[in-house]
Amino acid sequence: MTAATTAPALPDLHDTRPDVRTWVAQVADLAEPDRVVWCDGSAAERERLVAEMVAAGTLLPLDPERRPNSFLARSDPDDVARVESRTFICSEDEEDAGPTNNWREPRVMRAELAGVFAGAMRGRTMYVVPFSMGPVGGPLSHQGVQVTDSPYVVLSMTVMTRVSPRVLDVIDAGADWVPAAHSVGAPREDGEADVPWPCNPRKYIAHFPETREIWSFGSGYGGNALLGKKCFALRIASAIGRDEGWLAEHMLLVRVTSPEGRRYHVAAAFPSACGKTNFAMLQPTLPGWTVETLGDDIAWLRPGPDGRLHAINPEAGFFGVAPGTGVTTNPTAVRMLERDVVFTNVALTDDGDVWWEGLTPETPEHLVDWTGRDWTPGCGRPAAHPNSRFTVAAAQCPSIADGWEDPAGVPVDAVVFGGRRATNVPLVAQSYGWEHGVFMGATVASEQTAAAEGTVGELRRDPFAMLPFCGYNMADHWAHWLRVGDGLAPEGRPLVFQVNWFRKDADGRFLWPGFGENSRVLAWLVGQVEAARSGGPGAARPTPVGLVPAAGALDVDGLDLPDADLAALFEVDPEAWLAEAELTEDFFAQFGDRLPDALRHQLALLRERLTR
Ligand code: OXD
Ligand code: MN
Repeated sequence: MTAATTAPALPDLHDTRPDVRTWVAQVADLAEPDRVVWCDGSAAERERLVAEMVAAGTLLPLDPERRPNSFLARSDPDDVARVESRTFICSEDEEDAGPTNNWREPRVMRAELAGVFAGAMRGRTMYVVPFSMGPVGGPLSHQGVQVTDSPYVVLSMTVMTRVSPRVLDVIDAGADWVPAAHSVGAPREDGEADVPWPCNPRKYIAHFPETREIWSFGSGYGGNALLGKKCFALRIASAIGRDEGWLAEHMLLVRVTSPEGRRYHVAAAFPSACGKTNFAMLQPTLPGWTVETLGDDIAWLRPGPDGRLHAINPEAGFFGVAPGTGVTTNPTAVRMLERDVVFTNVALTDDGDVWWEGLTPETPEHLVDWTGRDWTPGCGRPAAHPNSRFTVAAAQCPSIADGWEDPAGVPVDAVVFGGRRATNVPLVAQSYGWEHGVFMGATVASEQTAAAEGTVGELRRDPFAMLPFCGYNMADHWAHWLRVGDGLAPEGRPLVFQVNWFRKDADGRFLWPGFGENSRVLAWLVGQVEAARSGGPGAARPTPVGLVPAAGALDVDGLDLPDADLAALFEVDPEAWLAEAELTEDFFAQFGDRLPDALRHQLALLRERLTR
């Protein structure tokens, strides 16, 4: 081994399972870092990393009065979002990755990765980060070990996951673990000066679902690099869940409490940057209701012995999209971000604070934009990158739910599928049953946002909001949902809903105010849950696409919502839906015989209801 391994930070490292040590040594041999440091997630470690990154110019300290213990990072302008075109699922059989994933033969990908990782960490430190997704040692939790040459990634992983030597204890006791290798791909030869945000134009975000491994190269940003998040908690975990009978989903998780004090748990899937964090922290405008936050991005759902689905948020922090998070849209998040935050690619104010589009109604007169250039209103450029982010501990969230770290999770009463749709999809619709609910999830389409590379605004299919995150064939994912539903107690199955906060009128005006007013939709939804428990149909009327609130059942008291707008929010245009059914048929066709019959059947039923 050419790398000098420093004295391990962990006193009992020699007890660490040999397969962990061997893997770490193998990556070090290949990538040739100057040193290897084992991380423990402690406050002292954080301070050390921060001091190093401030000295290197990677982190800019913000004004300590205005934003205590908070920092701004500016990424390389070419490393600002997830790179789906370079995200690979390397299953042995191409069919197991399916038509919506980029497949590579594992052998070929391994050879390519060995090539790019060779010497990739020269001149850098390789950090070893043992992390747990879910509370350490919990029955629904899983362990990983990430090695990375990015201190920014270590700092972020420490916020977003549970980094602790106790994770190694769990592994030592025999638990499975996922190796996750990461390099920014920017070796420093012979003391060459560093840049604040090293990265490589050539990127790989590679997953091996059968051997449960992650290899990421070239990017230091978000889901490309914080491997516990999309790579592990969604792509690899979805494959583990398929094999073990549970679900890893791109869903926020909230607890809704009614004025009578009854608690309900709702898991909701939305495509990236569709306001999941705002929804997870919504402040109900309906008197007497509360919403508490359990998670804003990922939920793991597992059938329990009671025949219900139990969910945890496997993450420990929020990596939220900054633009659109503001004093009117999400006052809870604004309070959460008062201190101890790492911001990435937002704008800097003249008094050393941060700003982004939508934070405040007034725009500052002058800023330094996310690229470090002077910015004034009207200069034609956004001040913050549209995919700029905050990284903050979940514990800091004012609306975090009591017992949010309960390792056993919470029982799920309702599953919601959302998307950004200017037309067609009603404000809310309940499925006619589990199978129809799976069909709703499978047919989600949404206007593209800035969270990944691509054309913003273009309508794309995003089944279960999992298009870029399913670690196996999407049609098998639908079959898995059908199977999991079959295994639940009929009265224990969550009800399934579809929502759309983004419907517009012919002039392009949003019809629904959204944000805190979405509590009105939640109130109707939990009313439906209650009704189903007592065997009733609830306050709903049928439409071809699902059950929508009966006249007067959606509480719109005090809203400035003309009747015509309310009607438009629930309008189902058979012509437009029949055209959409055509597209669904085309979309389904690409899955060939992996498409579950139940979904083909649901499409036929939809067409029948539309033409009745
Ligand atoms: C995210 C995403 O960062 O979905 O959560 O892209
Ligand atoms: Mn997400």
